[in-house]
This record gives sequence, structure tokens and C-alpha cells, in this order.
Amino acid sequence: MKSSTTRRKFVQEVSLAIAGTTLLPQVLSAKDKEQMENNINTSIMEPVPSDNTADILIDKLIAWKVEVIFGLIGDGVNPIIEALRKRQDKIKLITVRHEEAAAFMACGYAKYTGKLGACIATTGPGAVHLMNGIYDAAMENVPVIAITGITYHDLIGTQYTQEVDTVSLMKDAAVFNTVITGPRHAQTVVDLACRAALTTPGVAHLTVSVDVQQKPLSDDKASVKASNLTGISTYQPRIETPADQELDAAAALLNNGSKIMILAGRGALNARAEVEKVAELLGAPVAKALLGKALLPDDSPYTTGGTGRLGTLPSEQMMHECDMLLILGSNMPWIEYYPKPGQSKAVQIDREPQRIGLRYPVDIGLTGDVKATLTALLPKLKKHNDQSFLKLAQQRMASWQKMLERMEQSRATPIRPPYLVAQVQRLLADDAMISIDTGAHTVFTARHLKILPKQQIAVSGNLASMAPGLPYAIAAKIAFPLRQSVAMVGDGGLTMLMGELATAVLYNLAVKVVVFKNNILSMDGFEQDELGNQRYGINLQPIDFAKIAQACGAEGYHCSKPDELPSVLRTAFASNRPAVIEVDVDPAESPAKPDEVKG
Ligand SMILES: Cc1ncc(C[n+]2csc(CCOP(=O)(O)OP(=O)(O)O)c2C)c(N)n1
Ligand SMILES: [Mg+2]
Repeated sequence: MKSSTTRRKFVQEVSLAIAGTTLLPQVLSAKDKEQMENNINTSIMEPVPSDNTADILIDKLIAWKVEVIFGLIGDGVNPIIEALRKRQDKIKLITVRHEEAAAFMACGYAKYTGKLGACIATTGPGAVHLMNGIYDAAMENVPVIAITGITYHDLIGTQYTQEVDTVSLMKDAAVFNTVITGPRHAQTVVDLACRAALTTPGVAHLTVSVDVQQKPLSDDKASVKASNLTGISTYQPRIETPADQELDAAAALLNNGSKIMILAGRGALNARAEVEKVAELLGAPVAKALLGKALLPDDSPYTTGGTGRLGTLPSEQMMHECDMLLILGSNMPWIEYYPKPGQSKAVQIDREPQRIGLRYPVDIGLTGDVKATLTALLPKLKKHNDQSFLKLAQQRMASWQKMLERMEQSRATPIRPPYLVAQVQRLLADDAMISIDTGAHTVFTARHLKILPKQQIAVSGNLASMAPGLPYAIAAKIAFPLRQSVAMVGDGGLTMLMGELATAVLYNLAVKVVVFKNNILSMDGFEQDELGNQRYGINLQPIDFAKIAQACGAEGYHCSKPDELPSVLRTAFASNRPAVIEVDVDPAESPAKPDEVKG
């Protein structure tokens, strides 16, 4: 412990609820959960008079069990960086090459762990760079705290160098967003920010003038009203369940359905057992939104796999044939893949009341945590004796899988993306963390990767941004160093943030980056075709990613021959260093809609 912390007095025993409980997929092992429980905070520290705003801010983050903060330094946050330096035994600063990556990493870290992700950037350009990753977290209700600097407190509004109003910048995305006015204020407001990020969940943003960051507590005179106010570093996750009569009404409706379909998303990730029980009881197949892919393994008899634009044909067919839809924690955006209006009754369970009825006109909307609500609902559901709808789904899935397997076995040259996904799949550990970027390769990976019960995926689902694949993979490896971390990325997306290969090397993170190299922005090419437009602006000047990787100090591999792919991947995956495997894939392979996939 550093001298400044030894001086601190432990004043209060408090408990910190496990961060983001409701976000946690069940794939976390007992060991992971134990590790998280060990992270329960048991004490908060009372600042001493010489502590400045930055010290208090970082001590508070430590009290909230933030162990890692992703960011990039700058003179707008130097005092905060100094506070981090002094506490590096408790909180680690991971220095990135681009702040956008820092925000994606904070978001990815939170997605994989359920804990609070954290990022830091200097004022002006640094803060501006964060924004894409901030929106990624905001649009998926991922708990992230973002720290930025602002100019000197008496130069605000004077068009001073790098002056950006970072509160305005974050306004649209943040659930908590304020200026820390001094060390006293930091004592309350950091707690409020962390609690807001974890309970909403979403992005909390705190910004501090660079000179205020250095102001000691002894120099900060309390206002009359706030003299005794200090915060408390605790929170309880919001686990709501609907009222009993609402559950009765939902059960009555569901018990009346004959062809019942379930659509499940990210909000159901922690409710695998409950979803399986409902599916079994109601004879209802489960279509998984992309963000809910890890909810059920792809070989589960209850699932028709993905749904929507990158889903399966059986999901689409069953959705279009059901007479009862149960939506669980999903906001799946592709309206045309829901039942036709009027075709089906619907019950929706979502922790956010604003999401009820957003994509489909439901008959009953229940506001509540999916796991807790299903637990309360299950005893009210009657066993559905007719299982023919589920059986039909299973038959359709069997022939769909056969067709996909034909594609996955094709050893055509150039390499077909389904073959690449299948070859990667063979090397994935049972508890691998798979980060997917945005593009045609997202469709191939979502469709052909058969997820296992303990595996996790992270993808920019709602923002659908290019470039998070590598940052997510880095964050995953930092969160769980012993687990395999694989990024499936396009050549366009990787180019955007490939500087982070140097970050992986710096921290010796053995991430495996699989590049679908087709030398085009393929997804958009196909979208242009669909519109009947001529292709324009899609070509990428080819880059030798293997050499780029090597130049960064990572391992770089290239493969263009189907027969060589298994051994190239095996070598790259066996290494304990970061590795990029660029694979020349067929740019003509269409990320087809479910009903257009041809084996
Ligand atoms: C930051 C950002 N810019 C642009 C887009 C629009 N877009 C979506 S997919 C895509 C192409 C991605 O190309 P690449 O990474 O090479 O993957 P591919 O489609 O070739 O598999 C583009 C331009 C986006 N989603 N995000
Ligand atoms: Mg591409």
C-alpha cells in the first residue's frame, strides 16, 4: 500500500452488491462468480485533508471495485493520471492508442464481466474520441463510467485551447453527467455516478477542470447546505417483478396459445434455466436475438438459433406461423422478422417499461427482470400437451443445420467465410470469449458459430459500429486472463483501430484476431446491390495485416488456401502471444437473408 493510503482510516463496513448481476450470463462458472463475490467491497476510506479531487475520485472508483480503467493520458487529466499512478496496486491504467478503443474496451469489459467498465480521456480531442464507444455502451445499457477533463475552472467559456464542453458532448448518451466542482463534491458525486451507471444501467460521465483536479480537500470550503454530505459506495441491483394479477393475466394468455414462440435477447442472458423450463412447458421454440446468442447453446433442442437479418430460416418461419409470442428481454430491431401484425397475441417481459411494445404491439407488457419474472410466472403456466410446434421447429432446424454444414465443409478457393467460421469453431475453448465486429462477417459468424454453454460473445448490437472487435477481445483477456479471447473482424473494421494491436502486445494479451480479408466493405456492397445501386466507395486498398501485426510485435499469419487453414489457425491459436490471422475470403459470398441462404 502506498503511504497516502496507509494513512487512511477504514471507517465503515459496507457491502457492495455484485456489479451488474442482471447482466451476467449464466455461462459464468462458479469460480468466476466466486471471484466476483470476492470483489464485494467491505470498506470505504475517509479522505485526509491533503487529498485532492483526483485522489478522492480514484479512491471512490476503487471503493466501487473498479480494477481497470482504459484510457489515454493528456494534460487535461494529468492530476488524475498521477492519482492512478499512486494507486496502481489497486487500479490498473491500460493505455490505449485511440480513446475510441478505450471506451469500447470499457464497454466490452462490462459486457463480459457484468462489472462497471471505466475509461478516461483528456479534454477536447480525447473526450471527442471516446464517443463511439460511449454510444455503444449507452445503446445497450452497459454500465460504464467515463472520466474526462475540462479546461481550467476560470477559463471555461473563453475558447481556451482544447476547450470542449464535455458535459454537452455526453448529454445524449449519459444517464449521469456532471462536472465535479471540487474535492468535497467528488465525495458525493462519484458515488452517484457509479450507482447510476450500474443501476440504470448505462454510461455515467464525470468531468473535472484540470486545476480543480489538484485542489486539496483542505482548501475546499463547504457550502452551508452541503457541509456534512459524503457519499456511500454501495448499490443494490434493481430486480423488479410485476404484480401478481399481471402475472395471472400473462399466464392466462400464454396458456391459451397453441403455437407459441419465444424471442429472447440480452435481457434473458441470466435466465437460461427459466427460459428452458418455459420452452419445455409451452412447447415453444426459442429464437435468439444476436445479443442473446449465448442464452442457449446452439445445439439446444429448444432453439431455432438466431433471428432477424442474420438469423436462421426456421426462426423466421416459426415467427411467421406462431399465434402467441413471448418476448423476453429483447429489442430485436428487424420488424419484418416478427409475426405479421394481427397474426399473433404477444406477452413481453422487459426491465425497461419504455421497451414494452416498441417492436411488436403486445397484448400484455410486464415490467420486470426476466429471470425473476419467469420464476414467478412458471408456476402459473400449464403444461402444453401438444408439442407439435416445437417438433416442427426441431425438424426444420435439423435440415437447416445440414445445409449450413454443407457450406461449412466447402473447401472452395477463395476460402468461403462459413468454412473459416467452422475451422475457428474447432479450436475454441469451452469457455471462449468471442468478440465480433460489424460487417458481412458478423452475419457469417452469428449464423455458423455454434455457441457452447459456457462461451460468451460480445458484439456491438444496437449501435452496430465497426471496430469494437479487437478492443472487446483485449478487454475480455484483461478481465479473464486464463480464458481464450478471439476476435472475428473484417478488414475494414480492423483497419479503423488496428493500433490496438500494439496495446495487446504491450500488455502481452494473447488475443487471436481472425480477419475476414475480402478487400472490400462487403456488407455495404451487398446493401448497395439490394437497393439496385451500382457499387461505390466499397473497395479497400489491401493491407498486409500479418506484417502489420508483426510490426507491432504480435504474431502475424496469412492463409489463402482452404487446406492450409486448419494448421495455420492451430499454430496461431497455440501460441501464448497476440496473433493476427488474415484469411483471404471470398468477397462474393453473400451475407444472405435467412430465406436466401443456399447451401
Ligand atoms: C463506424 C462505422 N462506420 C460505418 C459503418 C457502416 N458499415 C457497416 S458494415 C460496413 C462494412 C464493414 O467492412 P469490413 O469490416 O471489411 O467487414 P465485411 O463487411 O467486409 O465483412 C460498413 C461500412 C458502421 N456500421 N460503423
Ligand atoms: Mg471487408
